[in-house]
Amino acid sequence: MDTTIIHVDMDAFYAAVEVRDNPELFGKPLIIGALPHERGVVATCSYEARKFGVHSAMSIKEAYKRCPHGIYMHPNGRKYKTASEQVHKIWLTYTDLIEFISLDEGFLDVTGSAAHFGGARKIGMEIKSRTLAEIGLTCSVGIGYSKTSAKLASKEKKPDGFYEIATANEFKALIRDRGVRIIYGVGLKTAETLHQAKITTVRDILENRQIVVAILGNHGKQIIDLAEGIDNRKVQPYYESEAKSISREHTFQKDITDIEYLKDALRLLAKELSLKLRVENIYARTVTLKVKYANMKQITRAKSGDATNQTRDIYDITASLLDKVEKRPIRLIGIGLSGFEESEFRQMTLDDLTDKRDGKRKESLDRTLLELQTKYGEQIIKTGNEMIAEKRFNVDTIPEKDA
Ligand code: DCP
Ligand code: MG
Repeated sequence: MDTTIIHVDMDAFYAAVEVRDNPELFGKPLIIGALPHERGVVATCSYEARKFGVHSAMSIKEAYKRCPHGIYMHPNGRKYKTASEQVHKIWLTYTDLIEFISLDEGFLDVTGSAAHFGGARKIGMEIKSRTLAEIGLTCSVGIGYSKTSAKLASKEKKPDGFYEIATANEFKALIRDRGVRIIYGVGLKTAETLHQAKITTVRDILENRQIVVAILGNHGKQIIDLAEGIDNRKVQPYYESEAKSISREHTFQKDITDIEYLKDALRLLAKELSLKLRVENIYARTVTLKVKYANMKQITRAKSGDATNQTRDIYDITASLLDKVEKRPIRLIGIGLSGFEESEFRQMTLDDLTDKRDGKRKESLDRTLLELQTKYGEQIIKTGNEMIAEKRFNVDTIPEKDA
């Protein structure tokens, strides 16, 4: 059976959620991210702001130069998470073979289920109309015979788009005269290498295959396949508990040297990660501290031990790792967790053996806390230190992406 894949991508996602919740913003250039006087970047912006050349990941200073009359807002992460979960729920009514790429984007393999719903186009149209009616947001839908073609199709008529690329020939015809960057996997660097060899369009790639392979090796072969419309990559249903690692990080508005301040940030990150572990019912063996200095140099330090899901353990490990790193102004701090274990296979920890009563009490307290947090949101209960830490940080500040 021929594969049929749907790619869905929400339009101007964060900005669209804000416009939905405040209709006064409708039709205006809206920029979500840092505020003009802060250090940071644009997370996204409305299509009206894009007309001025503003885009995701642009420094907020540059955005302000291009669009001084825009409306600037901090992101409101919790709201986007909720909208994302609602969107995902709609998708899941059509197939459970879904690769969730980000909050607002996913691949749905509907090869097996399309007939049941009257065809892939019907599913695509229904996803669009239900997303608007039930959640109040628009999305772009692409239907393809592969992941690449589906993704290209969803982008083709953005925003509020709907497009299908049914065969490799259609795909090839569509991209032949476009720049090489249209091909998945051709980033800025690869494009520049190709440009130096006078290869600027997809047609150039197909007419100069030997050169492409000579300069890019195996990567060149993959690029040629993709230019030919060949892409057998499968949709990989993804669950965070199966991920190899999870992480959280925080970029500061100004570089930080105060160690206590840095530890407060670690406390918050540890708490977020602990909640994630408990929701997924997994335990991590390896805890990694990530530090980016003011000069952009980045280091990581890791420690492995008994598997844990506790805020306190994650915090203690990262705080002691932080004590040992070079002391220079720090711009970003983060925690990564890996080496996951399911609860049943967890080794007994010293705590379990020596202090059973206390351990039990801690666990039941944790469970109650978890229940309250999932019900009312993470903010419901905090320890004293966490409250102080939260006052100091804007929890929603977006981490700057690496260039
Ligand atoms: N995002 C971010 N930082 C980036 C890129 C994106 O924080 N560098 C966030 C904000 C976006 C969301 O992720 O709203 C989804 O990213 P998209 O690339 O899909 O961008 P949008 O949905 O905002 O716009 P588009 O209509 O182009 O899909
Ligand atoms: Mg999007």
